[in-house]
Amino acid sequence: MSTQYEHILTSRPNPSVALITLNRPKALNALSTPLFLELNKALFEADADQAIGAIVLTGSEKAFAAGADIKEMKDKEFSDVYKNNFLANWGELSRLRKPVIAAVSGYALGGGCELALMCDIILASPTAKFGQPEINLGVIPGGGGSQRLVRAIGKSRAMELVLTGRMVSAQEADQWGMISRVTDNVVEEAVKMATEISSKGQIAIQAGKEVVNAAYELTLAEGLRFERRTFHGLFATKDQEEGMTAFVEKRKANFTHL
Ligand code: CO8
Repeated sequence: MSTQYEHILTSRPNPSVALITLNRPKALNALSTPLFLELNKALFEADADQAIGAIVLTGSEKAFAAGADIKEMKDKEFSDVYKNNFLANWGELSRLRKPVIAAVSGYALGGGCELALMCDIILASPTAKFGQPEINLGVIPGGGGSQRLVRAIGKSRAMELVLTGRMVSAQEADQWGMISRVTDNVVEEAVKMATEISSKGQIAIQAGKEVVNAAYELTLAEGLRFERRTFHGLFATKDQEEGMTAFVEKRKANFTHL
């Protein structure tokens, strides 16, 4: 990941984990088109890199991201946003095949909350605040918040957030099942989790992500069938042979991602 970026930072805390940090501190990481172009590039680069097993996405202590850049949006008109399909490529993250962990501190508002919800796992520090305040700007969520929140926390809570714009604390988001857990040193914890995920067989990891995500789209019967077929398919991999043999031989599996 040698590319130099203006609005994000990229690093490798270890050879198997890509860490992407949103970096517009003066604007509380407000999400702009140039930022998203860079973010998408870095995400897809990491997704294509065979050495990377999982990706961590984070912001600053004060803000994961305080939403879409209101200054960029303020003067837009319907004809403009409709014709140019504004925001269409802001959801690219959800097309990645490798797991993405959001490490959220501070504000995750509007598009920032939606960006976290696009990730596969959300870890939050005790300072995290989630919300969809678009209603206060005369609009509604546009990056999937209304749909993903309903699935994550149910209709009544999603409706409350979307219609009042109220922020919820990390603790409340945790109680609501919106995040995995609240933890100090959230980036460190996310990198630790990403490292653990990277130590597994990557084919099984990608299959696991695919079947869990299928639950959003399919009926239970279709989902169960898809899961079973995918499970069957893993018996064609060397990692299945190695994983089960290692268990029987009471040793650690050496996955080769084949
Ligand atoms: N856009 C642009 N600039 C922002 C944004 C934003 N969303 N949020 C903060 N900033 C800027 C401020 O303008 C300020 O800049 P300046 O110093 O030049 O005036 C700087 O960041 C610091 O902000 P504050 O002084 O306001 O800091 P406070 O600590 O007083 O307040 C808040 C922090 C509560 C987070 C406050 O900044 C705030 O309410 N921000 C806006 C939150 C919001 O409404 N977000 C929703 C935006 S709409 C949206 O996200 C649509 C989603 C579209 C889909 C996206 C798909 C991924």
